[in-house]
Amino acid sequence: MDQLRDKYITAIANAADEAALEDLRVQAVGKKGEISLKMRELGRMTPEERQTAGPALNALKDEINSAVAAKRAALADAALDERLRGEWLDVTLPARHKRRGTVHPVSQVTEEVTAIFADMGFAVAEGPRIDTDWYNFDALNIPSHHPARAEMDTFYMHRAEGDDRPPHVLRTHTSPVQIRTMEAEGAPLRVICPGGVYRADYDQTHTPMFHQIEGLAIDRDISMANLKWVLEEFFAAFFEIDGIKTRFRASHFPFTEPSAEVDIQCSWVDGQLRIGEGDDWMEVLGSGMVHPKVLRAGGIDPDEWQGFAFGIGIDRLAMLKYGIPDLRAFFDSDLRWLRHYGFAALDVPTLHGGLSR
Ligand code: 2NL
Repeated sequence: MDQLRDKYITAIANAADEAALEDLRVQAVGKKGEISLKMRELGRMTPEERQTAGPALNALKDEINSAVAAKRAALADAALDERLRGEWLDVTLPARHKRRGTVHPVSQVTEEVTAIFADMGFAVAEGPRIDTDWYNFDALNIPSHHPARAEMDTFYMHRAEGDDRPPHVLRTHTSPVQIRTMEAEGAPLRVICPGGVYRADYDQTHTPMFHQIEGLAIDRDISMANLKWVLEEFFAAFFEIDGIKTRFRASHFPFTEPSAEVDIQCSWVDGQLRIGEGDDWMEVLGSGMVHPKVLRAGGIDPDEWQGFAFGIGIDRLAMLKYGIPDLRAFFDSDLRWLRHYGFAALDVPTLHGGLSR
């Protein structure tokens, strides 16, 4: 009996793993285990022998069962310790760098301007960037040999020999979208047309592709006074300066009569531009009353309707509002400089409706 005890207690203490331990348990106290077989022999013993052997076997069985349970717990502890040694994490390591996009200033300013004009009842219209020379020029009272065609440094689309469709151009302004909107919707009308436009020009303040927003309001009694109010509301909202002053200077565009260039109040302090204060002026847009010929080209009767129109450069507005010095930076493929001007990453909605950052 003592031999049996020593054999199992030692083997259990030395069991290498859970499986070896279970084998030992079955060998000792399983249904056909050594202890169980010995218990079956009790029946053939004398009552005296049985009286000592019975309790001793039961005690041994209990002892082996508790040795197995203790060893099982010790093996589980050792396994956990082993995992903890292997799976440690250094929470002091610096985080992995995540590349994040930013909203482009041109997109942001387009949205800001659109929202301000939406509050004044202007809808948004878009149209093709390649259009016929009729929509881009003739309809805007710029006939074939008008000097304004040459001044606009127009990109003409290539035409194969024998192709006698009307010439197409990369639009030089978004006015063709306004002509199309007049044709499609008629009067009255309040619309702004944002988008990319093209002119063959390149220096610190000109890029061959840039962005413009043109506005158009047509009704029975529209005047220059309405134009001035709308533009002053716009500048006050856009530059966040109440009561910002504007100056209208007489000018000339083929598509408006009378025409005005509009300046906003500004000053220069230590080479820094301050908008909305001082007594200098900064030219920001061109405008005027829509020429009767242009209304007619859009299918609107100039004897019944008048309208004002204006055109603003979005890129230039973005430069003025955010103090960006070189227009060409907008069209650089490396946009890391944007961060310098505080353009934050886009919040991208996730499937769960939360925000991923
Ligand atoms: C500028 C400013 C301007 C317009 C654009 C316009 C559009 C239609 C009819 C009449 Cl459909 N006018 N747009 C008007 C005045 C100025 O742009 O500096 N352009 C060279």
